[in-house]
Amino acid sequence: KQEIHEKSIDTASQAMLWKAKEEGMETVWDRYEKQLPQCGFGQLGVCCRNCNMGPCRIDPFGEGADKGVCGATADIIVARNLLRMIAAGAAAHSDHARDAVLTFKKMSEGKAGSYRIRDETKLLSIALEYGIAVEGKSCEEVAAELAHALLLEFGKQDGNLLCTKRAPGPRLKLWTELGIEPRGIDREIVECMHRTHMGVDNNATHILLQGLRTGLSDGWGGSMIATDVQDILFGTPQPRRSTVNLGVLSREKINVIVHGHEPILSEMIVEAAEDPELLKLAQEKGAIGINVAGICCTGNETLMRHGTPIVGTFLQQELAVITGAVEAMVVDVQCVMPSLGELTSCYHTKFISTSPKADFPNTLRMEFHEDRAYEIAKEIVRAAVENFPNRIPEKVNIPEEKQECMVGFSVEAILSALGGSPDPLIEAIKSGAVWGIGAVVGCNNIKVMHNHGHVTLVKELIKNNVLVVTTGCNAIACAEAGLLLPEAAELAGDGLKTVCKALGIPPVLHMGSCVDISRILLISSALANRLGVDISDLPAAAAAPEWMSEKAVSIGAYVVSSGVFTVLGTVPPVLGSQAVTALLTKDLNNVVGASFAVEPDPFKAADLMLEHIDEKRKALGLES
Ligand code: NFS
Ligand code: SF4
Repeated sequence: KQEIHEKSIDTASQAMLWKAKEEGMETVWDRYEKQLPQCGFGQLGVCCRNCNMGPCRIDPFGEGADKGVCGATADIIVARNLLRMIAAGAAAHSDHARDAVLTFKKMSEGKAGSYRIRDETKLLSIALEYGIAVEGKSCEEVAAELAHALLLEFGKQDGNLLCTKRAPGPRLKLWTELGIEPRGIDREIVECMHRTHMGVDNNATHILLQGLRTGLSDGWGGSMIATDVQDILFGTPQPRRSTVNLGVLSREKINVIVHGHEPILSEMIVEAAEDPELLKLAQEKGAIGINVAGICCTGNETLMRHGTPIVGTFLQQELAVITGAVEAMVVDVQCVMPSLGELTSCYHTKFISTSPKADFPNTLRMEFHEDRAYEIAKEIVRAAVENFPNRIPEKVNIPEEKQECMVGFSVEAILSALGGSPDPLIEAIKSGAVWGIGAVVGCNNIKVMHNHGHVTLVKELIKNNVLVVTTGCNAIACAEAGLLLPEAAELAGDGLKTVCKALGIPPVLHMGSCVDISRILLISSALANRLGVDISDLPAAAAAPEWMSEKAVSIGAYVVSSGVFTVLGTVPPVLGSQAVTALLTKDLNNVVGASFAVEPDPFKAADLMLEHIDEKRKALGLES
């Protein structure tokens, strides 16, 4: 049994785990203990339920069954299961993107009045990329045409995605030669479901190539479209300061948490919380204001664009409720634990679910629709305000911990910090001051001590002069550890320290939510293009030290397919097939010029990334 100090490196989280224990509240850590030992077949990926002749499982020790009823081997079963994970992850990102585009479309037709265009420059430049003539047209007209073009990317029946064309030439050529240049976004996902149906695709390599293609339709497709459209609608992030961790919850204000993924909702909540009518009501209820704070990626979205504080990472969602200070936990889609239903009912917290797609136990349903966005957001915030008098002071315990951070590093912001071109960064890489780039992203996973993997790995990288770019829960973990501050340059090696100080930037750059890994793809492309090489030639490596979601599997698929070596901190369910494991960790190198490694120890993970960066430096003829 784990002690509380072994569950999280974060003292605020530890304090709330103590409170949970005193109050007899169950958390994700307790439920994990009850699951142990977890099923060995599942861990290895060798069970199949894809038809009703099963469930089938392969004996990993080679003594029992070596085939499913239909004859599927471990290789086939493992590959099929992995493909379904990629499909689900790509679907989550891309369906989020679709909703963003549909909101954008309605906005252009005047049917989503609460939204407007905040970044005209980006609107026009993206419209041009999609071949839309912009002269003499109003922004709304251009937006309508762009929305139409973007929607076609989802339902495309002929030809390939247009958004993939942003990749460097050699990459795109490679994808075409391999036959993995993605076609319609929806099509790739549907094809995964088709191929993994009983009796369709039964060749592990062939199955995995579809996995790469589907991943690409997410990273260079769905996710990238989500980022673009959200920037147009809500503004492209610029550097700003904010605060993170449980201590951002307020004793005197009404606390509204936005948790989930789609800024379509959280942007409106942030606006509604400034409504004079609601602020007046808040005072009548005895509060001094309304405090909106985020969890997970919807938190990252409002953090990046408005500096709205963040309460925590994925594993802190229950701990936030346990403070007893949350009037409303407002959720949309993805990474929301259904346990919040039971937990919130033990406190005064209202658990408000808003997505037509996602309901949870014990929620107050307040469905969010774009045509009445602001009104509904106001109703949601009002419900929180009216709940304030129900707060039970004896049950409130807000941890002190509250950490400052600097965020908002979109590609545009990075380039402008560099003075308009990637050249200064390239020079720093060439000179060795910046040894390489590390992209560290992804979730928390209960199998890893909360934030330990993230923070340890990132610290090792910056110590070795690797400039880190981050998104998702890794970004929040780094923020909590104080790594997203220019002052954190003190923890960096001498070269990186000098560069950060000269530019006034932190050694770890927060680039956004998980769909914003598309920003990392674009900055990598910019560097590769400028050097006249492919992404796989860059002194760069990626890691997901605590990943857990299917979205992370799709991300892994597109990051590696884009040419970036990626270290996973938790073991994917593939070890039941030697062929699939070898493919992912070795053979992919000969296919896409990058592969995966699995390394739970963050120090060793850093070493693997550094070795890789060394090799790439050598191949480019840089100082090594
Ligand atoms: Ni990404 Fe962001 Fe966090 Fe993992 Fe979930 S919030 S979309 S999936 S848990 S990083
Ligand atoms: Fe078993 Fe084959 Fe059916 Fe899977 S598809 S459950 S391996 S019979």
